[in-house]
Amino acid sequence: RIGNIDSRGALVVLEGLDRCGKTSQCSRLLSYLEGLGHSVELWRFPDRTTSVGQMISAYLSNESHLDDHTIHLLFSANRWEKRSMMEAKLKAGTTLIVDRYSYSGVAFSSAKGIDIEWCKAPEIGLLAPDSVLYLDIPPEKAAERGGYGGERYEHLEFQRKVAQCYQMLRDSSWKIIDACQSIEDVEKQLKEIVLDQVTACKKGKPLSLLWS
Ligand code: NYM
Repeated sequence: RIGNIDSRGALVVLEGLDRCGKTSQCSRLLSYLEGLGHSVELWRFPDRTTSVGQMISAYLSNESHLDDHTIHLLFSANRWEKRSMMEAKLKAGTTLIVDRYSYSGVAFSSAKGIDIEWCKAPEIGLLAPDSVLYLDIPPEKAAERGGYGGERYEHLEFQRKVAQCYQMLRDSSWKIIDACQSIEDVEKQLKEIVLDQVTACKKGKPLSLLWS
């Protein structure tokens, strides 16, 4: 499929606590849009394949220890290093389904007690998503699902704080999806929202920047 100047892809971000079901929903959305013949890619942050991403990965698996501000800036740098590629893909007409973005960056760092405005600052100028889909689940429910790996942040006490920080970040443009529903029900809601966004972007909805 050839992109053209009038039709760009949509930037769709899924956010939520660990174990909210984001990652499986991202793959379902990918297959759905591919099936409809759209040009679409699945991205995720942190992108652990870059050298910054490897530092982040080592930190998350407790192989390294970094100051809270330092790791925050690395997560942000990891988005900045992908920014130009992101813009190019969108302008070429490819829709990006993104598993976590700046909101994770701010929620997880401010949950440690870092000032929220300080956390937002390095994200200014990154591309703003066309749609933020928040998979809403009480931290206790997410913990019951099991499967927390051994990574940093993956425990109930901290996830409760992250949930509060996400609350502070939310604005009226976010789509809040009840992630306690069945996988199929969540999927159905997401598909509708995403297809609307893809259509709006094809019709020429302009790209904007964070935080807007
Ligand atoms: N995380 C993710 C952050 O703390 N800041 C960020 O900017 C991003 C994108 O990394 N617990 C945290 C949230 C997750 C962890 O993410 C790894 P995943 O989706 O499990 O690979």
